[in-house]
Amino acid sequence: MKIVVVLSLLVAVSGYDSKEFRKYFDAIDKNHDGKITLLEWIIHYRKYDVDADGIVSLKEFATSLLPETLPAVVKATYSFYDKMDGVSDGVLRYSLMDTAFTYHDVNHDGIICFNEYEFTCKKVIPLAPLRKVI
Ligand SMILES: [Ca+2]
Ligand SMILES: [Ca+2]
Ligand SMILES: [Ca+2]
Repeated sequence: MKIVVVLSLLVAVSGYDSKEFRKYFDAIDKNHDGKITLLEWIIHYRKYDVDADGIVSLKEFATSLLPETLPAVVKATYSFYDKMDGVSDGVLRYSLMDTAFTYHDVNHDGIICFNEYEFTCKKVIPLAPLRKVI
């Protein structure tokens, strides 16, 4: 019984829940074939850019995530992607998409499967709970 409690606590502390990642994955995987292609990735990214000025601001990024996402996670994810294009300048540009896609496509076969997505996302937000632990 004690072991069960400890394990539940560990899950709560780490905050990693495959269902959360699955929600994001399914949102990107437009045709729901369990694979994210570069085209689906780009289409999804363009939706983030609400005012269509070519960049995704932190505010635009934050509003596109699940509402229960912690601000710390939003910031950590945003700054991770911000650095990914080589310049940490506080904006996300479309040019980042290729690099980000390649990053998530661990085995470089041109497709991001759920396992790759979950694995790489966990590296982006180490130890941060995805949602508020009540
Ligand atoms: Ca797909
Ligand atoms: Ca914008
Ligand atoms: Ca892959």
